[in-house]
Parts: sequence; structure tokens; C-alpha cells
Amino acid sequence: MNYRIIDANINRANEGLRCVEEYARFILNNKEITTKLKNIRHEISLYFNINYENLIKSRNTIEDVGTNIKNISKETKSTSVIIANLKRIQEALRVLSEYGGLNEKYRYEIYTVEKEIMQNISKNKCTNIKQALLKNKNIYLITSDENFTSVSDFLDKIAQNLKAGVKIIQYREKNKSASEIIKTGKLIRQLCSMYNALFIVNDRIDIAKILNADGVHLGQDDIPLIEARNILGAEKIIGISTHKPEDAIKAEEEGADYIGVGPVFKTPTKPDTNPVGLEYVKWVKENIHIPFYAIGSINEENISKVVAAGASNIAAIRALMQSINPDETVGKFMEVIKYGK
Ligand code: TZP
Ligand code: MG
Repeated sequence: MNYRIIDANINRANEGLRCVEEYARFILNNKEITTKLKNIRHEISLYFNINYENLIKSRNTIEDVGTNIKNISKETKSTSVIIANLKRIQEALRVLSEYGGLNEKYRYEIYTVEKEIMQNISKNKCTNIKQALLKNKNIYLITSDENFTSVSDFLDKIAQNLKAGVKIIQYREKNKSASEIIKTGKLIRQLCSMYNALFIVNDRIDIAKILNADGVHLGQDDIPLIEARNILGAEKIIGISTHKPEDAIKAEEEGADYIGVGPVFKTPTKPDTNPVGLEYVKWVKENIHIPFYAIGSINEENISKVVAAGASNIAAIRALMQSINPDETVGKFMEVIKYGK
């Protein structure tokens, strides 16, 4: 056994494993990948432990002709550092197998870890983009065509709200056929694009895809978040209605991009649901880290109480869809969100 080769490559593998392990632990917050890397590091050390004294004796860093070679991992961007380190680990493990008989399985495990890390990096990138998209979009209109006698009046009210500054529209339609929803949905989609607003579809992942929506909104009894994410991918926004702390914790853990918090007050839109009250708004503000939208009978009169409880985002159906003057209503909402009154 050439101890100098083995010693150099154990060190190379260990250093690389440590770099990637720290990234998985502190940046990706991924316990599974962290543990996998830690185990590989320990198992390699154990395998070569018997030769420890010879390895140290053989070490001669001063006369090593390779120590001045510029190292790719000096790059500053963390993603490139991780890729470079994964490559170094793979190379070192290959050398350790060729020269020291180390089981090839470790190198294969690193190939899998590489794939998992790259998937996590792209997921994190999407999450950051979505959080930036949601930022400062404080007023969320949920549609209802109740009290509208024509589709054009309905669309006109949505347009008035968009003009007034609403930046998220959720198309919520529980009674119409899929083909009707798609037909009207296309028009709302167009309006949202014109006003640079997000377009979210309630319940229907299939229709969200057809309409190229920015995301979907799901209730507690709808398609589970994890299944929805598998269908929609990391790039789409998924919002979840929550009614209690456990719902909110679960939604955040499972990767919701935002949650709905309500009904804060009793609402005729959900006559059988008990209001969650301002206490739950307060709890979410203190305990949940993703954006949340307070909802449920919020209007110009009571919005300041909801904002005082900690909400800086408000969702509403009637206050916006039934507003005679959306400019005024949205203006008032914005003012209260900004100044508290
Ligand atoms: N989810 C919780 S409350 C609610 C939904 C969809 C209805 C909100 O409607 P409104 O008219 O703003 O009370
Ligand atoms: Mg639903």
C-alpha cells in the first residue's frame, strides 16, 4: 500500500465531506444528507484506522510537489464550492478504492448525495424566488361571482381592484363546470398578467396548470400539499388554509409558500366554520416564518384590529368584490397595513 497516496486521499475525502456536510447541515438544513455524509466519513476513517501510524509517518507535505496547485474550491460562490467538493470526494474515493481497497459503495453513495444536494439547491432557489414574489403583495382578493349578473361585470370588478393596487387574485369557483372555469379563468389570468399580479387558482391543480397560474390555494381537506407539490413542482406557489396552530406548523414543515389564517371573524362564506379569532393571528405572527394572509369578514371597519394582532397581509372576498369603490377600499386597506390605522 502506498501510504502517501492513501494519506493524501483520506484527507482530501474528509475535507470535502466536511465542507459538503456543513452545507447540508447549516444551509440546506437537511438532516438526512448530513447524517449520510457523517456516516461515510466515519466508516472511511474506521477502514483505514489500522494503518494510522504508517499514514502519518509517510506524510511529507513540505516536499509534496502538488501543494501549490491552485485549488478549485477557492471559488467564493457556495454552490460552486459544493460542486467542486463533491467532485474532489468522488476522485479521492476512487483513488482510495484503487490503491487501498476501499469499498466502491461509498463513491456510489456520493453520486446519490450529489443528486439530492442539487435537487435541494434548486428547491431552495425556487423558494427564495417565490418569497420575493409574495413580498409586499399585502392585499389578496379572492373572487366570488355572487351578486354579479354578468361575467363582464364580474371581470370588471376584478380589474378595478387590480387597478387599485391588489397584487394577488385567487380564482375561487365552487359551482361551475370545468370548461366554464377554464373559460373565465383565462380572462382573469390575462388581467393578472396585465397588472403584474399573481394569479392563484383555488382547489384545482389541473386547471392551475392549464391556465399557467402562479400557484394554487388548498384547504385542509383538499389534495394534500405533498401530492400537490409533486404535480406542480417547486416553482409554483402553494398556499394552505389553516385554522389552528397544528395546521400552520404542518403547512410550514411541508413547504407551503404561504398560509391563510382564518376565518378571523364569523363569515357567511363559511357559515359552518367557527371563527379562529385574533388570538390565532397573534400566534401565527409569533411562531410561523412564512407569509400569512388573515381572512374572514375583514373590512374597512375591522382591519385595524387584525393588523394590530400582527397581520400585514389581508385576504378578502366581500370587502373587495362587493366594494362600490375599490380604489377607496384598497387605499384604506393599504393605509392601515402601512400605518396601523
Ligand atoms: N376562508 C376562510 S374565511 C373565507 C375563506 C375562503 C371567506 C372569506 O370571505 P369574506 O367575504 O372575506 O368573509
Ligand atoms: Mg379548497
